[in-house]
Amino acid sequence: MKTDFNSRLSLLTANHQRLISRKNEKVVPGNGIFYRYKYPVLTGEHAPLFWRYDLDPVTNPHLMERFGIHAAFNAGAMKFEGKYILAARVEGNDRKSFFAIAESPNGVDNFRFWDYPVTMPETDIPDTNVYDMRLTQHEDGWIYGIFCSERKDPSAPAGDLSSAVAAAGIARTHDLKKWERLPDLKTKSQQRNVVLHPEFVNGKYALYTRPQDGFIDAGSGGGIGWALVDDMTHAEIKEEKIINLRYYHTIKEQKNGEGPHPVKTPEGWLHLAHGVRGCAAGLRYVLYLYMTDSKDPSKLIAEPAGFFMAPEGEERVGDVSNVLFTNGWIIDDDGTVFIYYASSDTRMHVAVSTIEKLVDYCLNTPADGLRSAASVKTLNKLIDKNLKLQNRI
Ligand code: BGC
Ligand code: BMA
Repeated sequence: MKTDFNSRLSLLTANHQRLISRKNEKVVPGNGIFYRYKYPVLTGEHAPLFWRYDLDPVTNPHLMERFGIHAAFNAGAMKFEGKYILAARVEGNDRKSFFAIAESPNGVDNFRFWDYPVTMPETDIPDTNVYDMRLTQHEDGWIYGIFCSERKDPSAPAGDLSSAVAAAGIARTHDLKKWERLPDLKTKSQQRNVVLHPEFVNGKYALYTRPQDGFIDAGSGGGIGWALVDDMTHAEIKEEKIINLRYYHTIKEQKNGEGPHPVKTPEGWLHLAHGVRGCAAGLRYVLYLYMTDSKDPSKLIAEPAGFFMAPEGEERVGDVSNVLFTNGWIIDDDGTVFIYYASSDTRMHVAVSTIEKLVDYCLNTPADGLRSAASVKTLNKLIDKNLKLQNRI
C-alpha cells in the first residue's frame, strides 16, 4: 500500500513544531526552595526530523524512521552568546550516546537542537560510548568539556561482554562547534564524574573527581575527590583527596559525584551533586547540595541532610528508572539559577531557584545526624519553636 508521504510529513512536522515551541509552566506552590516546571525541556523527540528520517520520498517512500533517537538527558549547561545552552547526552536506539547542543532563549522552554550533533574527535583508543559532559568556561579562556569515555574492559574474560572501563575524556572549544580532543585524564583508578573548577587554584587547574574501584563500584573511593593538575593538555592526577564523603544509611551511601562545577557565592562555593543508594528496586539516584569555603573550595562548610530533589511522578520512570542526575546549571546575572536535571536516563527537566535561596537552604537546613534519634531531636526543636510562636506551648 502506498503511503501518503506529504500528509505524513506535514503531520510529523506539525507535531514536532508543537513540541519544541510549547510554553512551559512553573509548578506552584513548590517547597519554597525551587520550582519544578510542568514539561521536560528536552527529549529524544526534540531531535530534528531530519536526524531521524530520510526525507527523500524516493529512498524512503513510507517515511519511516531511519535513525531512532529515544532519549536526551544528562546535559552539561552554560550561557553562551546570550542563549541558554544544553550539551545533552543524546542516545540512539542503538544505545550509543553522543553530544548535541540545544539552545533556548529563556532557559525553560523552546530548546532547539543545532543542525548537527557534536563531532567529538577520538583518541588513539576509540571510545565505545561517551556521556555526561560537564562544561566549564575556565579563566584560561577555553571552554572545557569533561565527559565519561567508556570502553570494553580489555582484561574481561571471553564471553563477558559487559565489563567496562570508565575514563575521563577531555576536550576544549571556543564555539561549542569545533572541539579539540585532549588526552584522557591519567589517574590511578577509573573515573566517571570528573568536573573542572572554573578558576585556577594556586596557579593550577582543579578537578573534582570520583575515584572508583571498578566500573560500577565506588568501593574504597570514599566520595567526591579533589585534585590539582598542572596542564590540561596532559592532565595527570598525582594526589587526590576526598572532600565530600559517603556515609552509611544516607542518600549517598553507595556512590556520589559532583554535578556541574560549583558556583561562587559571597558565602562560599555552592555545589550540586548526585547521591546513590542501593535498594530492592536497584540504584536510586537523587540530587543534593553542599557548600565549600570561598578561599579553599576543597573545605566543606555546610551540607543539609538528605536529598534536595528526588524523582517524582513521570520522572520516576524511564530507561533506567528511579534516577535523577544532573551535570548542568546556569546562573543568570540577577542570581536566578536554572538547574537542568535528567530523569531516569530519558529526558531533561529544569528547576528554577535563586542563589540566595540555595545558600539559605544550605546554611539553614539541619545537617544529617546519621541516626533516627538525632532526626527526631532536630524535628522536635522545630516543632517547639513553631508552637511557641503560635502560643500553643
Ligand atoms: C551507562 C551509564 C551508567 C554506567 C554505570 C554505562 O554503561 O551508559 O549511563 O552510568 O553504565 O551504570
Ligand atoms: C551513571 C551516570 C549516568 C546515569 C546513571 C544512571 O553512573 O554516570 O550516566 O544517569 O548512572 O544510569
